[in-house]
Amino acid sequence: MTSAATDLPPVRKDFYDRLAPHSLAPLWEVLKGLVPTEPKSKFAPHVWSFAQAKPMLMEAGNLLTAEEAERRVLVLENPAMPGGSRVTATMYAGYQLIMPGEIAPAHRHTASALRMVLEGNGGFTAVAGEKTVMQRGDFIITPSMGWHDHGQEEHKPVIWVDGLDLHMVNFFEAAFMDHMNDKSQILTKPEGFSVSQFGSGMGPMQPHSPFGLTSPIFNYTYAKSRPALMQVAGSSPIDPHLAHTLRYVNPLDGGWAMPTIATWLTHLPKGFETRASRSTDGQTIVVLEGEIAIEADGRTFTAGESDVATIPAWYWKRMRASKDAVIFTFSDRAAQEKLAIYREERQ
Ligand code: GTQ
Repeated sequence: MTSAATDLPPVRKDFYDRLAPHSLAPLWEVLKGLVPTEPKSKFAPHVWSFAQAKPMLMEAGNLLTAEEAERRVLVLENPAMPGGSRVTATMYAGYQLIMPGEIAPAHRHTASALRMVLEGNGGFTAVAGEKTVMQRGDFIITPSMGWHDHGQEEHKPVIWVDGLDLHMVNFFEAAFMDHMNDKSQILTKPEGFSVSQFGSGMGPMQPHSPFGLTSPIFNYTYAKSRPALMQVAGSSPIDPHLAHTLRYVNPLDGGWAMPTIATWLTHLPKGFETRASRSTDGQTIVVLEGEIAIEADGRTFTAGESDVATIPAWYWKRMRASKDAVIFTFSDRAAQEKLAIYREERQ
């Protein structure tokens, strides 16, 4: 009970004491906390430096194999909740490492995962019988309950940022996971199959969606997304809040590429500063090129290449590019829109 409980008139306290054994409680003591007037995030804005994290990630590479670890990841812990394995209220994030010759064994789970590749070096991810090679800047999706394994047959380590909606799934107490008997799944489709079928502005004549609500394109390569963004940046006016932003789209329905996680790619020209905005989604940013300064709640956070930044829900934020920058952002906005609770404000 709240500290106010000690100041309660004895009659009320006696009443509350008689309610408790029946698993009943007075709403009026907790109403303000349950129905707040506006969001007040428990999380903190933060930047993880890749330069600091990488040597420790490589140390983990010598400490245990990817197979032993199942997934060898340094979790990005929001400093406001150590031990929570959360980057925001709903999202998990981490830096994952695959060493040369290793396989992170095939498994599947209810949580959806995204990968933003930092050091691809020829590593691969296989999803539902199709393999895709990982290159820096590629946005790769593992759909809910899709089998996936990761590996590297070349001689260099592979590193990427993972983003999973597992705290949403766990909140609903709806999480399942299985392991495959074999370490790697059998490939049943040629590399590039999904893109040929769904990613050329065309689609199969018989409507079908191999991953349900998730996009059938599971690798949005930087080789395609970067030139698209740059062409837009070079030929259209800049938005005062969004700079130049393209979102990743499910070609089957025009919605977000993932059912729960929204993802987009932004170019900020050197010196450009956005106006302030706030939104109900906590956002996590991976800097792919250049450097940005984020002003969140009156504090400034600087993030350079391969650093990860997070801004909690409903914080006023502004961004400035100290160098020409390309940044990838993910958040739970796709889920919030489906639940009709997403809100934003712009100055
Ligand atoms: O690659 O499947 O960072 O299952 C955490 C849980 C990655 C994965 C993570 C996972 C994965």
